Amino acid sequence: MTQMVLSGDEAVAQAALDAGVAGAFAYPGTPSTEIMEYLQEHIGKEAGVDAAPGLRDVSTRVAQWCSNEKTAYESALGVSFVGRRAMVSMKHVGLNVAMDPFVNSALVRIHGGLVVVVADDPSMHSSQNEQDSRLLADFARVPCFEPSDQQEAYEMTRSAFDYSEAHEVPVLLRITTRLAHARALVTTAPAGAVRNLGKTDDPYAWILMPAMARKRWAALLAKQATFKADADAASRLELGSKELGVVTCGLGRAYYMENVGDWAQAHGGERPTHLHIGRYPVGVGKIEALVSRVGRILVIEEGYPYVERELRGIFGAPVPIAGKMTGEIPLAGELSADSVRAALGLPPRGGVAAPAIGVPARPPQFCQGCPHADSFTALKKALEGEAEFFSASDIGCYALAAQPPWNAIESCVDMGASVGMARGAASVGQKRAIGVIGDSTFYHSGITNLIDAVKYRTPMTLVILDNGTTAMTGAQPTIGAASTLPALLEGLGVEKEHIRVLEAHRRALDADVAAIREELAYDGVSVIVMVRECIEWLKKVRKS
Ligand SMILES: Cc1ncc(C[n+]2csc(CCOP(=O)(O)OP(=O)(O)O)c2C)c(N)n1
Ligand code: SF4
Repeated sequence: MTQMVLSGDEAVAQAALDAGVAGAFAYPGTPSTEIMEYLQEHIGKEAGVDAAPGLRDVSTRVAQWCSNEKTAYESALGVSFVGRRAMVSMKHVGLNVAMDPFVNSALVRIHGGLVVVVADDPSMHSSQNEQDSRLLADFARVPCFEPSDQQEAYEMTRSAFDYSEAHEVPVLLRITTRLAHARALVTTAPAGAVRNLGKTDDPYAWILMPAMARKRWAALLAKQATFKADADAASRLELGSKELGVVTCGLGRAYYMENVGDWAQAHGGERPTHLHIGRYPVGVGKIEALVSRVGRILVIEEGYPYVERELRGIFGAPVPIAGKMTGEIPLAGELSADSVRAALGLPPRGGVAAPAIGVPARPPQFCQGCPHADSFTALKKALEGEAEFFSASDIGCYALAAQPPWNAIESCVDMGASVGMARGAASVGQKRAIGVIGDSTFYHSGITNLIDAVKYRTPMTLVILDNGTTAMTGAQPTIGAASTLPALLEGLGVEKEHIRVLEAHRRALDADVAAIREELAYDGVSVIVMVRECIEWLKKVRKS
């Protein structure tokens, strides 16, 4: 047993290493990125080399960034199929991209343990939405584990591999931003070896043709009672006051523990009866015990009112239930010690109010010398005097161009959408329809939209901002080298003379503006690749 100071992400990664994971795959996204970074660094050390992408240690372990979450998921499935342990990690919206393999893989007979780590981002610190992955696990009918601290993140990840193998099902491990990034002391258990179970002996276990899929679906449904019973056994009920029962889930437990002492002090020293739930689908045994004991219930959970809805659904609310649905806990945003305190009916904590300081707001800006700034200067200049245009964009550092002083893009919805949106608009007559996308996002999911544009010869211009990296999430490597883009674009069917590779630099401004104007005037698909390295990435490369 060793003690280590680990963030939630690192605890998950360390547990995967100790559980004998053979294949780990991911696409970057805050707050899950550090899982793969930790795995690469440590697998690199085991292999006797410094951290580098796509590491392999003597052919037993691999940790790789992939093009997107779907490709990452499918690689993990292959590892499981051949009898080794696999992990795939992503941020919450990444699971939308991987939804097809995720939901379908719930039906196959998972062989080597498969753990799907999804990091949710309540409060949208760096995301487009705050969806709750517990509901997607429920949708796929797979078990979901939700740790409440870094120690549990370690322990649950290890047990998730065992559970996945025992029940032949993927296990979703849900973490949230604060847990993913905060550090705590974690006690690790002895590491297991990388095992090889070989291929499964059932020739139809992974074939989801209708006749087999119906059987597999029935098998998955039959497992639900076990999942619930196991979740019930794993939940913890501490008897206390009969007046109030508190249900906590995941990190909600930490906020509750910060306040429970004060609640007890105000209630004759007695704490509420407390049920902590860390696994789903929710089991009913301990909930029944709680409901029959207390006069009212407060549910503290991060994300959607998932358990709260289950409680109301199961029992038709025989006792009053407070939570997100009734407004005691805010429906939007992450939990805090203060919001939980208010929900417990406690007065605000004392303290010294900070004096108001008139600091001007500082919205995020491009770094000094950022290549995207020069690209947008050129694009805006090329559009000067044009009354009609549509500048669809995407997610990456370049989304900062939505704000003043740039105001150069009009959309930022989901990865790859810029290309499809420009194409859709152009196909119904929008003039000068432009898609602006980063290189990593283009490889992630811009490519397929471009194939549609080529097929229909849609009059649009795609601007790929090739800064050589996935800058927004901390400069991870882009899956394709910059030099491969023109050949790839040509291979997709974009005409060679309308693939323009330009330097994203102010010294090339006039030439860039002229080239962009020419391509905007072209009545077909044109692609402009604006090339210059991200400053932050260069710093990172030079340091290493
Ligand atoms: C489905 C999904 N996966 C991951 C992310 C996290 N994310 C946001 S932008 C981005 C990529 C940015 O790289 P790139 O397009 O090259 O632009 P750059 O930041 O380098 O300018 C990632 C991984 C996300 N928002 N959605
Ligand atoms: S991190 Fe790189 S791409 Fe992002 S704003 Fe800074 S220089 Fe530009």
